[in-house]
Amino acid sequence: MERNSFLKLSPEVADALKAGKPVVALESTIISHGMPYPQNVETAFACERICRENGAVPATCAILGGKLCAGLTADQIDYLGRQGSQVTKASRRDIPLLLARGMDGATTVAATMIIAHMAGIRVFATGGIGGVHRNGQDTMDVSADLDELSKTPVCVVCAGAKAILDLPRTMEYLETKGVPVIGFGTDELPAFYTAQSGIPLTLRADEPKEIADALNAAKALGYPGGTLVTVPIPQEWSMDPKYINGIIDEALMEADQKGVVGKAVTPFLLAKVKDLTGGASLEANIHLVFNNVKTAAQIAAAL
Ligand code: PSU
Ligand code: MN
Repeated sequence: MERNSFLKLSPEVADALKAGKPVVALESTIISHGMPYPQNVETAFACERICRENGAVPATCAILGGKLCAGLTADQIDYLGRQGSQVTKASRRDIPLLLARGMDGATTVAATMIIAHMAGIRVFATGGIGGVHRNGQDTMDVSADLDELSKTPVCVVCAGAKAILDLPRTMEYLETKGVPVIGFGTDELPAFYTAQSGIPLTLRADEPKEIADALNAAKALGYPGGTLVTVPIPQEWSMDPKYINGIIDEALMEADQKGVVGKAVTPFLLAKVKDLTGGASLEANIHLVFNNVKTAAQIAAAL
C-alpha cells in the first residue's frame, strides 16, 4: 500500500498489519497530560504488555519530529511521560502545523483515530473520551473527539465518559452524529470511575465477536464514522458514585474560579480529582484502562 510520507510505522506494527495480525492503537495524551510521571509511563508499558498477552500488537501513537507515529520505542514513551504537559496536546486541528514544523505532540483520541485510520488500524483503546463539557451549551466547549467519531472509521474502546462532562448532552451529540455507542455487557453508559451513570444505552453487545461483526458490517456499508464501545470499570475498582461526584463538583468549582478554559480543562480536572481523592482516582483510572486494552485486543482478534 502507498503510505503517506508523514506516517511512520514501527517495524513491528508494519509487519503485523502486512500479515493481517490484530493490532490495537493506544493514545499518548493520556501519558503526557492524563497521568503524573512515573505512573503514566508504567501504565503505558503495562498497556502494551496486556495487549500482547491478549493476542494483539500494541501501536502507541504520537507525533514525533513532525511524523505521525504508530508504534513507539520504550525511550519515546518515556520521553512523552517525562515531558508531561510540556509537550503539545495535539488534537485534529493541531496536526498540520506540528508536522510542518517538525515538532512533537501527544495525541488525543481524535488525533490518534486519524493516525490509526491512516495506518489501517481498526481498534483503539483508551480510558475516557472527551465530550460536551458542562455548560457546553453556552461555552460551546465540545471535544473534537466527538466529531472525529462521526467521520473516521475506528472503533474506540473506552470506559464511557467522566462526570466532569455533561454526559446526557454528550450522548445526544453522538446520537445526532450517528455514532453507535455500544455498552459492553451493560445497558447503561459507564461513567469512567463508576460502572453506572443512570443513562440508558440502546445498543449492547456481550461478546467481542459481536462488536467485530458490527465493525465489519459498518465497513461493508462504507459508513464514514467510527464506533464507540463503552466498557464498565471492573467492579473491584469502581468508586462510590456519591463520593467521586462530590469530588468532581469541587474540582469543577476550582477550575471555574481559576478561569481554566479550553484544552487545559480536562488535564486540570484530572489532576485535581487525583489530589482530592488521595490518588484513589488514579488507581481506578489505571485499572479501567487495562480492562479496556484487554477488551480492545479481543475485538481486534475477532475481526
Ligand atoms: N479523559 C481522560 N483522560 C484523558 C483524556 C480524556 O480521562 O487523558 C484526554 C484524551 O486524550 C481525550 C482528550 O481525547 O483528553 C480530550 O480533550 P479535549 O476535551 O480538549 O478534546
Ligand atoms: Mn475543549
